[in-house]
Amino acid sequence: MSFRNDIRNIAIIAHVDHGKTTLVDAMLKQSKVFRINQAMGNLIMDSNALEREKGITIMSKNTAVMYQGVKINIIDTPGHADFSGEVERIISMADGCLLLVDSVEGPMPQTRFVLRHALKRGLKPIVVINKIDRANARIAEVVTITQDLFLELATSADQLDFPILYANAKEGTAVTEPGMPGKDISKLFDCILAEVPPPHIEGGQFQMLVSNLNYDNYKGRITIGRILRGKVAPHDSVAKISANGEVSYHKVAEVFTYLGLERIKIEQADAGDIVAITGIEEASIGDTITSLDDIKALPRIEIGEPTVEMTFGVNTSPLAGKEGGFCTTRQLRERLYRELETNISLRVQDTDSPDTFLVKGRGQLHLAILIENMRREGYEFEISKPEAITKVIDGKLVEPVELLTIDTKDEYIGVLTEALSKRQALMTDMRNDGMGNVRLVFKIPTKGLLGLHSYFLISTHGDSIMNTMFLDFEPCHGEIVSNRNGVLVASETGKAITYGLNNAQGRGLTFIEPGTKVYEGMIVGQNSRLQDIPVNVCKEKKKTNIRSSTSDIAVKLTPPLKMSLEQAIDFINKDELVEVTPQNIRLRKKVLTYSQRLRGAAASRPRVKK
Ligand SMILES: Nc1nc2c(ncn2[C@@H]2O[C@H](COP(=O)(O)OP(=O)(O)OP(=O)(O)O)[C@@H](O)[C@H]2O)c(=O)[nH]1
Ligand SMILES: [Mg+2]
Repeated sequence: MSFRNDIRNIAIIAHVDHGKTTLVDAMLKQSKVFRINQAMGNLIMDSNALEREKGITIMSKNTAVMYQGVKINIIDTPGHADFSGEVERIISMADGCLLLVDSVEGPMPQTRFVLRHALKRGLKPIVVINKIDRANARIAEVVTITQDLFLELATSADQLDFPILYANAKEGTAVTEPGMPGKDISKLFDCILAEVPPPHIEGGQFQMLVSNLNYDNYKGRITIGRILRGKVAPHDSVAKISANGEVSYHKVAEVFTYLGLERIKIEQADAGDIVAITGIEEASIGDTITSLDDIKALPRIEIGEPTVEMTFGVNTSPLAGKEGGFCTTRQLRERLYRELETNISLRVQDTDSPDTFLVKGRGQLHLAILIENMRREGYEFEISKPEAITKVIDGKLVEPVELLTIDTKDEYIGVLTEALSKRQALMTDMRNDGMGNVRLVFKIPTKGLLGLHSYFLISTHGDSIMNTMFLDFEPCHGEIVSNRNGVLVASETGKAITYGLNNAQGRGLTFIEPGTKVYEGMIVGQNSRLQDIPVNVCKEKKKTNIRSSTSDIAVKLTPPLKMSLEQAIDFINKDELVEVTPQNIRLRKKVLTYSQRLRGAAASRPRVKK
């Protein structure tokens, strides 16, 4: 066994928004890996369109910088709990990690989750207290809490001996003592070289675990992983071992390493480095690629279970097939199963209805991102209300339970605790900082979290943050009754007009503008009472010969409430669907005709095919 001193492999891990991607920016900028014509924006690694829009990282990504002749391979990871599968997946590529902790928020639930995984994997940790420039930074306190977290999670005594740095990632500075003036990020680079062990090199033939996949229109599938032993070069013949142990044979086309934002073509890559290889078609994450002389599989990556499921079906609305490029069962099925190759915490199952698939993910956002991506690619489909996944263990029905952390203001405690107790949440902690800010911690079944986010934003006026983390499966305590008001359901097919909408507004809120195409069974608003009622929004005013003094006054409508995809998913009940097309997000009843709904033709949910 030997070491390779010219490389370090690190993962950057933290709770959501603690500044991981910003720190990667700083490392990239300082190491001047940009070409002159490359723009040096912010959050450079958040390159996917949805990541940029939402300002969060969704997928783990690789980059690398050179520092004092050593290549530091950096893996940026997402901090949102719904994407924690991404962290579990890539952590095996690293020997060390930078654990970022916000100097105000301190360690949060996801900090614990990612640190536990990193320590279990034996990664050498470096703690970076970030955002030290924030006005109410409480650095000393946050350091103590972080140390306590290590005491709780360390798997060996030497993991307790970790260096701490203090950073302002936005400015691109890091120092070794709080209060020291910061100049650049060199101290962090120095610390990585000194503390993170160089990669171990085992003797033997080429072996690599596929940890990430990418596509390129010209090069085809790109397989990314860390070479555990041996070396690889273009035109090498290799074997691939897939999940069921099947061995297939391939020829490597090209080999690349990372530097900054570039993938650089190389003639040979050696053990310890993180590389991208083309030419291996049909590789999946978790597969092992080996030399032909010693075909042995590495242990597959284990990922936590999904907690939330919903159905994806072919669009069955009367407006189907008009707005999307991909509308058939075959196209939908292919797209969903293709997603499994890269989105490894996702599950897809066929159901007894051939047009409907059951899709399971790590949370509502995990599924919403998939839906949004598909919609932008031109797919048209319908989705059901998300539900928590239950299962039977030792004859008992169990359901997922999560830890919910809320940072809010004093004045919202009452409204939040009341709403949460109806959702079977139990408060486990409440801390007040004496300045009107309070942190509430609850244990809540996942089903109680579904649909909570929109309510949360409205009731706290967008002034609070909520975070969740999966805890365990626990015995089920019965259903939560939805207390949402009823909906206004279009009773005719046609175009909505002002007169009809004005009448509907007499019953509640409306969701659509005049001119919107509607169909019978489409949800066009929310009733101010509990029942659903049919409304005819296409109805024109009766023409009469008699003039009335008020009839010519133009009707002024209240602007409609337009829902985003996530709001729509939050809103619907079990007997409703969201119709998703590249151009529109419509809400509808599963059963479209009023008379059938009256007869109680509750649309049954498709069952998973055995
Ligand atoms: N004041 C201050 N703000 C910072 C600092 N570092 C990051 N931020 C801000 O914090 C926000 C989140 O930063 P990101 O780098 O996207 O955080 P992240 O950890 O990558 O977030 P996810 O990938 O979504 O988990 C951005 O608005 C940054 O500008 C810092 O040192 N000081
Ligand atoms: Mg990020």
